[in-house]
Amino acid sequence: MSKTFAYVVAAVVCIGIGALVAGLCVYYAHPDLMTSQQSSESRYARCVLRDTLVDGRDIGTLTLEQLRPTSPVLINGVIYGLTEGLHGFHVHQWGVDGSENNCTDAGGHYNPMGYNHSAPNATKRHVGDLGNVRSVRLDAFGRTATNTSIVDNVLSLWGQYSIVGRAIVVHAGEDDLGLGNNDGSLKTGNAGGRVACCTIYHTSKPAN
Ligand SMILES: [Cu+2]
Ligand SMILES: [Zn+2]
Repeated sequence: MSKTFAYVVAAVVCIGIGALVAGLCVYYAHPDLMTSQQSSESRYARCVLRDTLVDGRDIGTLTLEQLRPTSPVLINGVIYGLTEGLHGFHVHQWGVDGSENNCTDAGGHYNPMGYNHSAPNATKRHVGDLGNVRSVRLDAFGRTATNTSIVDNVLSLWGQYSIVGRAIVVHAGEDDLGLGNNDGSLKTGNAGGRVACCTIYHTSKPAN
């Protein structure tokens, strides 16, 4: 065996051991870096709606989920006790303490881009513009349920424009989606008073 060949073998072995040691160091210092491929990167959040009509009663829990930063946000849940029909449904700027002050503490629609109010599928809209949810009557007593199932590509639970810590607000009336031909329409959609609100908070992955 020539001397040169022996040097090459020794160098390759040393580099191999070096790479192994470096890998183990990274693993022990930052196990997340090595396991993030297997473990779920998804983010989850929840919002427990409190109404403004009956003293902050809990009228439904919404769960939020986003697979990764570029995925849509899914919002699911059932809301009880709204009047039959359409109700404006938005993310507003600030978190709230229950439904204190009739949810006005939530501020206006979350609008970091400074656009006009519009429909969920508009290219320029408030980040918080989620349109309407529909409440349907369940029985002769007038009880209602609002099956909420939203898939939105503008909202995020990640980064600078994350909606975590902000509020979801449900309105008394229908959001006109910016088509009302007046100033209110381009600001709020004329959806009327606030009947419920909640603060969006991070949670671990739901058990079910
Ligand atoms: Cu609103
Ligand atoms: Zn809006």
